[in-house]
Amino acid sequence: MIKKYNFGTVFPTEAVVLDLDLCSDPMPYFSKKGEHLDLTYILERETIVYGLGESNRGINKRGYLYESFCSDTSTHTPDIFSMYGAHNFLLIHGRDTFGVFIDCPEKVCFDIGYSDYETLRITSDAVDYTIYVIDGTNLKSIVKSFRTLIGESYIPPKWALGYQQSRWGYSKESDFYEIADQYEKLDIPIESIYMDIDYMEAYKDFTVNHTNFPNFKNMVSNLRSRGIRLVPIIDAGVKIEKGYSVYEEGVKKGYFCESESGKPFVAAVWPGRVHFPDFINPDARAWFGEKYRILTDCGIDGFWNDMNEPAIFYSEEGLEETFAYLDSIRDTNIGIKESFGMREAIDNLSNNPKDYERFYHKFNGDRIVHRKLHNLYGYMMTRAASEGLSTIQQEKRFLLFSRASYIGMHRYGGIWTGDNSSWWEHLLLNIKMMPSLNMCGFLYSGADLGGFGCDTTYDLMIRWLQFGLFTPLMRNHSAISTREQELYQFPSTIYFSKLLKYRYRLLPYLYSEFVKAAKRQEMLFLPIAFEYESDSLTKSIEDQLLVGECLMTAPVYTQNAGGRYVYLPESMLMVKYNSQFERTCKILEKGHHYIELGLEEFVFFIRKNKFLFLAPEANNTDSLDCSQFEIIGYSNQTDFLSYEYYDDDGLSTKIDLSNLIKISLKKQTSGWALTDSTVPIKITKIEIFEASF
Ligand code: MIG
Repeated sequence: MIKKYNFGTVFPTEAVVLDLDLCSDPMPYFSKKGEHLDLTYILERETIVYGLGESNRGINKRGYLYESFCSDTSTHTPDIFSMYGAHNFLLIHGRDTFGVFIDCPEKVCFDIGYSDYETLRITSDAVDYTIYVIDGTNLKSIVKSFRTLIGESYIPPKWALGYQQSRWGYSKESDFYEIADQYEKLDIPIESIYMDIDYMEAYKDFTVNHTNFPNFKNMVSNLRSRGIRLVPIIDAGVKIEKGYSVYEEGVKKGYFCESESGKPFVAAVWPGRVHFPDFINPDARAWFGEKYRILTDCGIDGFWNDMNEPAIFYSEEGLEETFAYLDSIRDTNIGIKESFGMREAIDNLSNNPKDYERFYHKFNGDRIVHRKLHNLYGYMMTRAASEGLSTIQQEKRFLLFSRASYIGMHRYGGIWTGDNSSWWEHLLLNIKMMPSLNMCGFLYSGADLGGFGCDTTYDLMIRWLQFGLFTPLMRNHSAISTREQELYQFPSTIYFSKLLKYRYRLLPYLYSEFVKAAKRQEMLFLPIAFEYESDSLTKSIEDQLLVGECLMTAPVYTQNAGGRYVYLPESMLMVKYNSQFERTCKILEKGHHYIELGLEEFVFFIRKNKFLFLAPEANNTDSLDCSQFEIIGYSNQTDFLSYEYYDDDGLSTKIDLSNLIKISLKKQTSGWALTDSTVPIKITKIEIFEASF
């Protein structure tokens, strides 16, 4: 049951796909005051508040302050309020259990028991917004209603679930061949290599530097024939440069955001001075989306959109103010005040909210100041790309994800979680963020494995990959000038080879669960409490997650830990791999357990009366056999187990759950076997562990 309330003159964000009637009853749960968004809900001691998608801190958001304001925040310390996405969905679980979605493209603040531990307060300067209040019988059903409201999640090609290598700084052909060679030489799987800003000509979108890539198309196809795809970055800002066609067309057609004076607004990002395409304008979107063809014509079928909050290094106005300030103190005795003032003035040059007041979008003949639509910018850029790519290659899926996002964008692409650091804390943040993202529709997502900023370490890389084994986007990415972290950079690589081959063993399960979750409006990563709501001990577990229908992961996320505690809400089959990738399975009872896990050891669990199917090892999806499995399972007082398996060619845009393959196993006197021999898969081995407690 969803109730919809409109306030002011609502901008069509297209976050939701259901056309609901407005509700005339008073809004339940919240007290509302004034014209500006200002909602209050009284929390009980024990009330849990889930949601907010890509944001800081825990799965339970209680006790802190969060802001939805797409921001280029490069250091994710615990005290930051906003990140790159604006995902205004909360799921409140206490004396009442309900969801609320604030569809408002302006900055929104969520004070979730920060100012007053007992009060949830949602505020904004906005007067134009829609509120949806969602009721349901339990946490999962409320999420499902919300997800139905906002529409089906983007589904990437199957290859997007392979292992991907990235780093800021790869700048010439030989860098890419070197990576491919090293991975091949060491027999470490690899699916794709990312092209960060350095591939472009002077950071100009849709250009390739011809000196460094004299034969780009050839390189793309050479690597492709080795099973590797290239995934270039596209930035939001378009360089101002005479003769550069994207710039010239954009100016001529009036497709850039305008300043007060009506001239294209000037900001600076990587290329120096740029204009921002007006992605709010559908014509500008169609125009920009079509530009991706320049790269798809070279054989590219995956992209990542960056800097689309939009990030701003400086604006002309900001620059002038800063220089004026510096001039004003030039001849003084620069004391403490000026000294700090200088630093602040320089700091305020970038990503200054004042700049978001300085440019305008055009929509249906109206001119709207950017601030009012700020959180839609990255969404609409990615929508432009997605719609462009769907026209360019109608039959084939593409890989696409973005840094900035808003709910609604999940239909067009995935997101990665931006510039984390090589900190153990960020591995834990990655774990906690996944279910929150899933609630908001972002299924294709993941963090920069190994950490983006700062220098990674061998043990962090290993532990992060052990968790990354389960995230749909499994990409190792790092910043220029940090310690190199391609897996061959470490003195010992055998373990990485085994670990990544295991990703491919899991891939058919992950892909099947991913597509089913997208089509059925469900989550792939679930907090334990969502499945075992009646077990109050599960409420505070934030470092174990259910992955699809059959698995539970319990990663190690602290340095020098020789293992970890795990809570099992019911008996499960522990599956543990040692450094040689030998497997031990053991049924553990409901309750608390300590599991010893040396650095190169990891564990996951198979739920009661479920099984996992593992494909043969592979080094990329081209060579992955998704029709031959080894089965490991856990039966508790049943002699029948069943799973609905989804598979397809991984590329075609027609995705239809009516062709699920039912894998059913029955216990016979000779042991467990497939019940139906016509099932189009081959089972090489079945190992079912049985217990009756
Ligand atoms: O200002 O393109 O989050 O992944 O490597 C930094 C360079 C711009 C930020 C992205 C990061 C990427 C980097 N970009």
